[in-house]
Amino acid sequence: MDSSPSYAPLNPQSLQQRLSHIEPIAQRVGSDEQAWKVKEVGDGNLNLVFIVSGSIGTVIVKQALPYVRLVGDSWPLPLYRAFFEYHALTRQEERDPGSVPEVFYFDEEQAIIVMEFLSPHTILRNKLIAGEPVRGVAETLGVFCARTAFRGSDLSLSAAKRKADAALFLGNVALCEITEDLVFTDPYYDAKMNHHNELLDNLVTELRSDIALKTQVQHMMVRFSSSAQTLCHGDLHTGSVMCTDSETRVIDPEFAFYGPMGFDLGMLLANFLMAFFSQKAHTTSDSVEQFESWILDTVDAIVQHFNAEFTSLWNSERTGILYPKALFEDQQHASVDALNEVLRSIWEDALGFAGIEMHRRTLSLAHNADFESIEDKHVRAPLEARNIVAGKRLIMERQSITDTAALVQLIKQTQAESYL
Ligand code: SR1
Ligand code: MG
Repeated sequence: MDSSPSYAPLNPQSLQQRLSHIEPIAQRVGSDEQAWKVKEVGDGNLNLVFIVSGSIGTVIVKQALPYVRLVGDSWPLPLYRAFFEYHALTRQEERDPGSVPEVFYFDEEQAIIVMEFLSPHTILRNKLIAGEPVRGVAETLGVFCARTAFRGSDLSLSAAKRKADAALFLGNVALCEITEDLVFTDPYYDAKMNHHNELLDNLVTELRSDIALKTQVQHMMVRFSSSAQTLCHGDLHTGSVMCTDSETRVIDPEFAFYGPMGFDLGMLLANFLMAFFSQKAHTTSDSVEQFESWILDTVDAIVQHFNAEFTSLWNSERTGILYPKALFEDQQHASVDALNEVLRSIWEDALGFAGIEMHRRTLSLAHNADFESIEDKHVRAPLEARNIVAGKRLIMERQSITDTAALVQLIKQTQAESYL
């Protein structure tokens, strides 16, 4: 599809004429195309995103560009990512109904997905920066991670289905390559596209000279690249979540790949922890400590919901080739130790991935608004430093951080120190 001569990026002028005759779209927006209002709102790193409204309703039109939007056409990127996003969305909807936007239409050649307009939802990252709590966010995200991890794996699917899915998503090479480079590799050496706050220079030099750390990060990259346990969202940061004050949905799975069951959980936790470490710069209000506590409670609750849902699925839906009931329950042998060993390994992986995500968001190409929107580099630096130190501890101490209480204690300890 990438060589298709007919691919053409949409723009607000061409969109009406190109999409208004497509039945599933006209049905939701209205067939009177003159009444359509089109606004480009893409603020992510990769794609075009349009809000399209008409006499009947509103939809989102997302189109992949043949290059990385953040950088420009000097960095080509295959359009096939829309194909993987579409297939990930349909699987996520199957495995955790209601968790993702409904898809109305997909055009593989034009790399277009038309989907539900979430309103009045806004990006979770912006809510966290603004100090706005979201009721139920931990439950929705913990359950989403557990259901997608479990139901996409050999614990649940037939071996043939999981292998077919793993084979399908193996094709998402270019997006995995972005993660392999920007997340797992670039933060740990002076890579070309990196940038960081110069006030962190000494800390960054120390981090990049730490051979034991680099070895552990490579261990996590081995897990990323060769542990095809389940279909991961692949980019589950707080910019990939949209919420009202009480409803949460997951978006943007174009980085979907078959990987470790702890990958999405780890990425997500990292992004809450970065919201925590950056919070003091976003508000002068007395309530900052209250909101910081809410973030740490949410981290704890995400993991509790993950474990509870995973346990429930383990007991009720364990129909795959792994840990079969034939070897346990059918022999009157309890499987609880096996379950706890699986959960422990997911948790350990999640901590390692979280630490790496915390590093890349301050040291590699794609930083996050939690830190980046703090204009004064002198205010930002001590907060980024704590984030980097905490990230390293998560990677290096992941085997001894036995639970969320230990994690929260480590985060609070790091917050109480100064590293510059
Ligand atoms: C070049 S893409 C940079 C980042 O944006 C995406 O959202 C992913 O997080 C990726 O690593
Ligand atoms: Mg994205």
